[in-house]
Amino acid sequence: MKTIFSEDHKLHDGTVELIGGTLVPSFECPRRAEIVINRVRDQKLGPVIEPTRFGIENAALVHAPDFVKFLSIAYDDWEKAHGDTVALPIAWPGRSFSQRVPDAIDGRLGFYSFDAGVPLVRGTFPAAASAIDVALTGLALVTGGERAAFALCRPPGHHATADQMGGYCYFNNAAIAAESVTRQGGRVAILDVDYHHGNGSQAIFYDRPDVLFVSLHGDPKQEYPYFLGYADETGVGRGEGYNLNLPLPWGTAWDTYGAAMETAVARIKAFAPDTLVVSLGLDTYMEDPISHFRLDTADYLRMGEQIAAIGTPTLFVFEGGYAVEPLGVNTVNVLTGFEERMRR
Ligand code: Q9C
Ligand code: ZN
Repeated sequence: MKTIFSEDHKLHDGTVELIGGTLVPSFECPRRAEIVINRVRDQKLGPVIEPTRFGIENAALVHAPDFVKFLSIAYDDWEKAHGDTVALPIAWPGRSFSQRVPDAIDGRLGFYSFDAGVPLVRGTFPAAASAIDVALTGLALVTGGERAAFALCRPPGHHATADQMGGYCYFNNAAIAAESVTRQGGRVAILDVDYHHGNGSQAIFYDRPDVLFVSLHGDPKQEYPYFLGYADETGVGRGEGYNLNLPLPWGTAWDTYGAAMETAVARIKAFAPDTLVVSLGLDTYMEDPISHFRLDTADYLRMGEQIAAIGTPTLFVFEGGYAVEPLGVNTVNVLTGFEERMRR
């Protein structure tokens, strides 16, 4: 399959994150994408192509115009207020607060985010914009008749909601691709296998019967993002029945994970989508530094085979995964497992 990749991802380097009471180097770093693209090339997975310029106006497929505008100017405003340092949100409108948008950049940073895991540097906006192009270029291949494509997006996207960034995510690349399918009259399913629940994708499509969202993830009662991803969240209104959360406990290994994947696959097959978008996070890996599942490298081949068995044209959209050295092998194993099953 083809991989879509832009060097512009490097423009975003968050530098630091606050975790467990200390400021540490960002787990979500440019090296992640380099490791993956190197493995794609070494394994000769297929051609690596640059994205077509679809343009930032496509962010509006799922994002609020004021949020997109905010992200486009936030770093300049931050620099005017504080100089050329990393912009980090630190104050949010809690339950007793108004939902006014303040003037101060520090206040707007909090209004348009839900956690501190979204450092803004000068290159964050252009990098996030290029990730949208990467996703839409991959989607065009898949809707144009290819069996699958790999959009090597960075920064990731599945935590970003219509109007809030969070969890290393700015624009929701997978949701933008999925919404683009529906605008072309198609039915689409999102299968989110990142270790963390895709709260942004769920929220964006929660009332929609034309977009099925299925997610396997660390149980939010013990794992980030804590406030969404529970099994009883099944959709609302016309979207009732089109959201399936499969939360799993810390320590989950392939025996349990593979069985949950079978449940996910069966639900997606029953929905019979025209296109499948996979939010492909590799932070389920046993050595991931911020996660607590126990998948091993060979398990990712099985995962790819299960996804291929759905039998739907598939866009893989890169999300998380922070055990950097094994990240290339694990990612390409999913794609290789998919292709090997397809050929049978
Ligand atoms: N104790 C993605 O994988 N912090 N985002 C977790 C763990 C946020 C992950 C803290 C993790 C965000 C795309
Ligand atoms: Zn994740």
